[in-house]
Amino acid sequence: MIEKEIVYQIFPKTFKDGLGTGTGNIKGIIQKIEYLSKLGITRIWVSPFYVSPFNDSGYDVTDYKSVDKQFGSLEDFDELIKKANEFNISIIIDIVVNHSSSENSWFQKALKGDEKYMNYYIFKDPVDGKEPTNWKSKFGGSAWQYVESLNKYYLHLFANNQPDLNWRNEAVKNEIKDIFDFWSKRGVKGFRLDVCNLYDKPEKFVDDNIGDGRRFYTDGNNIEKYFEYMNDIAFSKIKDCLTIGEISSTTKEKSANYASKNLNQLSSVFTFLHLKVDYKDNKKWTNMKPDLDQFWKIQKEWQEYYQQSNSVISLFLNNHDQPRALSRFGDDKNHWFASATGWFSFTTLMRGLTVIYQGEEIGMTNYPFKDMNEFFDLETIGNTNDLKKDGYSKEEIFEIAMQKARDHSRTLMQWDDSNNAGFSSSKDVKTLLNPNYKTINVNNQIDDKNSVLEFYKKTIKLKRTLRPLYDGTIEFIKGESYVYKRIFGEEEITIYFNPTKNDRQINTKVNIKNILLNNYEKFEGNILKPFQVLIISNA
Ligand code: TEU
Repeated sequence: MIEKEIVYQIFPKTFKDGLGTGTGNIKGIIQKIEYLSKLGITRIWVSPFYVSPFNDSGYDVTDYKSVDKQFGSLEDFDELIKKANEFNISIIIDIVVNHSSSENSWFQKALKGDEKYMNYYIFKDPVDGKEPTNWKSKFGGSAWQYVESLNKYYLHLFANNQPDLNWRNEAVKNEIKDIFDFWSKRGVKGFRLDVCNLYDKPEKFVDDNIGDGRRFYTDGNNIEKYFEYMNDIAFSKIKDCLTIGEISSTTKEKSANYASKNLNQLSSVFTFLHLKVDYKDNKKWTNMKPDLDQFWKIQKEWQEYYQQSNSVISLFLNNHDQPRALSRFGDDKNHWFASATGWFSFTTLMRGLTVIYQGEEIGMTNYPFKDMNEFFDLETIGNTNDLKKDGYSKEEIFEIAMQKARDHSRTLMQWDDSNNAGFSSSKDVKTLLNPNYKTINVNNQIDDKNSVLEFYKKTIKLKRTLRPLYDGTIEFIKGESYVYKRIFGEEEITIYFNPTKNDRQINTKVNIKNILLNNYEKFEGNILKPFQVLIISNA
């Protein structure tokens, strides 16, 4: 049953260095399997570890059937599967086939004018001496790159060294089948599919006069056929296969269909609308406080819709593309413990698949950047360059980057208070480490019954053992926000949460006889303290 699964996402570069090289690697993951098993997880999703130039942290793949040297070898990968299996944990890998790296041999041949491989990508003639359309790249600038020797442009929805693959070409689909076969044979039990609702590009390319082009390539007409294809050639052949489709800029109707239990497409989807509540005018590179009313409205609407469609949505607030939720939606200074625990329990006990991102289980926070030069992610750099061109001041740009940069979640995992936070024994570690590692680290929390880590463990245990939480319906109470019930037969569990820094009155009477979990010592006068979460059973 998928709602009983707990997925833990690892960003291999910053998780754990088991080789003393200064960067994270597969050996490091193997060393921490026992830790993860005690947390209560059932699956590890490993972000890309393939050969790559790492312009986009591995989401630019040069060789899909490889392990990059910095992460170890294929033998290490096989050992990871074996070791994880000993703890009843299976491995999900990240499949990035909307685009490849420009260093991929397919693209290199295409650049030389080899027609077979040009057809693997989307090359178009210039229109009036310019880009074929006015579409924008998600990482800033145009979505088209000119190749002089060919006098053609190629499409890249992300960076210009991430050319988009042509899914309308059967040869590309066959290559993708080979990739799935390669990893399935090694014992992989699932896939996270990078921006998979963008695979299908339109037949005709036209300007977008009201947007950045996304409406023409998002959720395309053939997309469900592609999901069925992958299901047919790969997912359906693996026992207990779990797929997580990362779905960009979608609607609840479309995405719920992809993850319907009644159809043979994806087992779950990973969507973002609930996190776009701090996008001013729907634009990411702006500065805005999260709109909590909007957040609740979206959660309610999507939860109800997914329930009615018998579909599975991922429950998450963190990943490698998001600033730390604790800093974004909580108060990491004055209510660190309550915000870390409250937001997690509130989110993850809804109806769907739990996905945790490394470090959130110990309350890791955003990084205290001081200067624009410290940011390293290409998305931050590309988009802040665009802001510069649009006339934003240095201070404004810094504030926006502080709020939106993916860099926050890509700092080193904090294991203990020793050098490099116990991440590596090397003297040559280049990745940023949050100075708060001296206090916020795994070692400090592992034997502490009142720690964030312990609260995560308790929440996970509830989700995995109480039927209403993994198999029940979700219901909302009229007039109450941030309150929901999970119901199975006669059993009923109610979750109350205060998403703010101020005390909050609950309107309906709370029956406090059976508190399963509370991130404060008390609950009095029907008032929730800042970020307080209360989980109450009727039994
Ligand atoms: O992300 C897709 C995506 O659209 C966003 O989440 C993206 O990170 C960005 O913030 C848009 O504003 C996936 C991967 O998760 C991401 O790491 C990659 O950079 C991207 O695809 C390209 O492969």
